[in-house]
Amino acid sequence: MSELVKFSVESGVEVITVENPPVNALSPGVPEGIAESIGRAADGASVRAVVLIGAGRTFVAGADIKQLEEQAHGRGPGAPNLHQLLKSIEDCPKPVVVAIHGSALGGGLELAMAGHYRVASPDAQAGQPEVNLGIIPGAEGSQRLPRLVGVAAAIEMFVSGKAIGASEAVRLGLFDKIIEGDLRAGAVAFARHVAESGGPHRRTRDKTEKLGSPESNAAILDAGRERARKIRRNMIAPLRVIDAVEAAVALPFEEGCRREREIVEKCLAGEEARALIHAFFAERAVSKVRGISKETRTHSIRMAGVIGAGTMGTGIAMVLANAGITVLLKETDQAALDRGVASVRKNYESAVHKARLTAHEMEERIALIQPQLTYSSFGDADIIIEAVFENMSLKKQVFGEIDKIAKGDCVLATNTSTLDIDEIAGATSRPHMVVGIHFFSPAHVMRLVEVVRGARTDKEVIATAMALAKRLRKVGVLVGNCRGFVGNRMMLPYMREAQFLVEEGSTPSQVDQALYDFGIAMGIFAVDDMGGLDLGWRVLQDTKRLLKPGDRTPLVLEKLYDAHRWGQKTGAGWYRYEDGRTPIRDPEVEALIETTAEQAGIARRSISKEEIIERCLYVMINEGSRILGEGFAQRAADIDTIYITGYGFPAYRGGPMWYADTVGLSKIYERILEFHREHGEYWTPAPLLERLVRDRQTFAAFDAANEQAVTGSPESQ
Ligand code: T1G
Repeated sequence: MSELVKFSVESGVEVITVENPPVNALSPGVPEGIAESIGRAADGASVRAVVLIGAGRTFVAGADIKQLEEQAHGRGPGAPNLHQLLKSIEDCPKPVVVAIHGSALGGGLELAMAGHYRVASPDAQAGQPEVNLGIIPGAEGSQRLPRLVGVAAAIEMFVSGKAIGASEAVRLGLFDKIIEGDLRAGAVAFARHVAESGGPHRRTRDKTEKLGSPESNAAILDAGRERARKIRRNMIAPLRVIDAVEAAVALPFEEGCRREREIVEKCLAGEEARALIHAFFAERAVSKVRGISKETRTHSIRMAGVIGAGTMGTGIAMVLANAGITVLLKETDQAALDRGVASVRKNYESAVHKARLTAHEMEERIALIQPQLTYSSFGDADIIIEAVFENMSLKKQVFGEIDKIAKGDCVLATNTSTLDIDEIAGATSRPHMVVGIHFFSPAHVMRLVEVVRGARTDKEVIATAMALAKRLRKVGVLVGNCRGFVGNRMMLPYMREAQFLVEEGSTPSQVDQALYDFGIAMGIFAVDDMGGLDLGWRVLQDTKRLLKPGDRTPLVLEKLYDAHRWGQKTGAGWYRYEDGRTPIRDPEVEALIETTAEQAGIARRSISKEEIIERCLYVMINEGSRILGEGFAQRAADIDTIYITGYGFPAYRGGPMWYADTVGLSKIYERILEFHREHGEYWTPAPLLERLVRDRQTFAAFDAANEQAVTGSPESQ
């Protein structure tokens, strides 16, 4: 009997418990253990019903993605075919009740749908997130879910990949009952009740009443494909899953399952699945930090201070309050404080409006945010996060002030996005307690947080900041203290290259369209306008100070700045804005670019989409290689996670470094050498890239080789 599946019989009900922490994945031994238990129940004279339940914090969260990863890379057989197991559950002569708590996801929900009844705890979730891994359900979910919830609802669950809550699952017909209190006891009672009812205990495969007909579903399938193209731009799996649903409507169950199997095999053999499975594990690996283990002490955070109630400060305050942390939000004057508090309420009201929050929850969170004009209460704070204007002397002044009032073990954090953490820490008597916690705007929306390690930052402080990021439901990535840290440091050459491309003949909209078609959420010129060209101008002045004589620098931005075209905030930047947000091509800017280039003697030509992508991405990859080589990021995969969760890089391309591996480092290196010859020094290949090409290595291999050093174990992915 598999160690991962336990069974017991309680007054005629066999309870099968899956025990495979942390998420009861269907790893080797689990399907086998369940199959054996079902067989035992079927034959057991004293058994009148079966309950299938998960131990620990969740029901089954799906197939073991590690096995899928092996298959996707042709390194192993992949996840087992669960057909026989599902059939044995469905055909079991005793009613099978599946009891769900936590998450029933992917293969976990498919297992549950093979059962005759599904009961759940009030906070249970159910979903088919396979498209998030570039695949489709592979355990007959695409055939059973439409039978239980109808075709349209099933398509929405498949294409969005989002989980639904227990009450919605009952409303749709997926769950039969919500059990308050002890789920196990409630499920056993329910199982005994249905057994005594004598059935029939219908098999899901036989429930065709919600399937409609190919004719009645034609419009639903078309709408589903439209939605997949809209919310899953450029992706394959979200369209393929609808093909499987189409099979569910048109074909007998077994044939539909065969069709599903064909599709999932094809998806697993594709680049999209490899990239998304990489992104899944990369996002989970970031929490593993060199020299920090589960034993490393972390400071408990009950109360936080936030200095500055501007856009970032208020967003950070909301994120803290959302996690139940009391927030002291400080500003220098009443008017600024009132503006900050008003924007907090406005943001929460829009969440209530979108039904993401109840009005009661909103008031609870706002009550946790306590506006302050002085530091009088900051002595009790466990962490103080500074989010004032991006100016070194102002930040040092603030750190000098909080150093005097904060308690001894209070973590002092700065939300700076570009400034030197060590210089800021130098303004205190306790640089070992200073860390960078770099949120991305809007802080209450963006998932990424860069945790910046200073030269003297204590590991408990790092561990505390990483744990806090997780508690705030953020993806915390540890980075080193270099200019622009990781995300912005790679963004600077990317922005510069884009500006050089328009000087040489492209237009902002041509560059942005190429990037958008590549899959990036927003083109670089539109991003620049959203962030504000005044910010871009300040960064450019900083950059210019570092340039050597003769180094090329972008020419047009300063002219836009002087013309007070600062982007969305002034209604015009690289684009014009009528509704404040939608970029409109502006011939005036294109003419300005042309004139500026001619005056600078820059030859103009038509530039291909391919060259735009190569120059914008290869310059980023080259900088990423430098960052890795200099040790400012632990893994290439961390850089991928930063760009996917913070910079709109398409996850189905795996992130810039994974993408580089798919293109081939030697091809990229050759192209960079050409750009170096054509455009100059700033295209000097990074030493690490050169070394990996020479050694015929990849960034993935670089990470694997380094993982032992980072986590003491051969692999974190
Ligand atoms: N397989 C293997 N490992 C998994 C896993 C899985 N399905 N899910 C989580 N882990 C690991 C994860 O890597 C991490 O490891 C630890 O568990 C905790 O995860 C046949 C083919 C369940 C909502 O897509 O969404 O079924 O880093 O940090 O934030 O049709 O994990 O500690 O070493 O994410 O509490 C479909 C994926 C698979 C669900 C919990 N299922 N998992 O979130 O913890 S495809 C999924 C999640 C499939 C079938 C198809 C989340 C979670 P480590 P965590 P969490």
